[in-house]
Amino acid sequence: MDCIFCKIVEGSIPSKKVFENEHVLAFEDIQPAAPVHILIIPKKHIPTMNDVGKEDAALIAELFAAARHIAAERGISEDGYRLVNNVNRDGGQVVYHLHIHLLGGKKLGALLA
Ligand code: DGP
Repeated sequence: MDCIFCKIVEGSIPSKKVFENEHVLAFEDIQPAAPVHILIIPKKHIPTMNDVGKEDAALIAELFAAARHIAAERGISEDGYRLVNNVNRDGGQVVYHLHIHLLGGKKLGALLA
């Protein structure tokens, strides 16, 4: 399968890993938009949030648990951070393997005006 993030999971494309367990991998975003910018992905290939099934409920919970864990490890839990999931073209999705952006380390601008 021609998926960049599947290749990162396999190890055929290198990444700066920050967290890994049986189902989840997290690594530094290659184009950071904030001092902390980490991508949290399921190892299973799921293209977008639209493709998440009921059987993935525990997996989605694991993604959020990993985000919380990494934020604490980076010392940004109290000041705060943002979790973003872009879906399809209008949502700005570029890589079609489900991922949550963990952004923080500075005061982020308002998203909704
Ligand atoms: P999105 O627009 O939500 O699909 O975000 C995709 C993100 O993935 C974007 O912030 C850049 C990042 N990215 C793309 N290719 C690579 C890569 O090969 N390695 C890493 N670490 N990040 C990547």
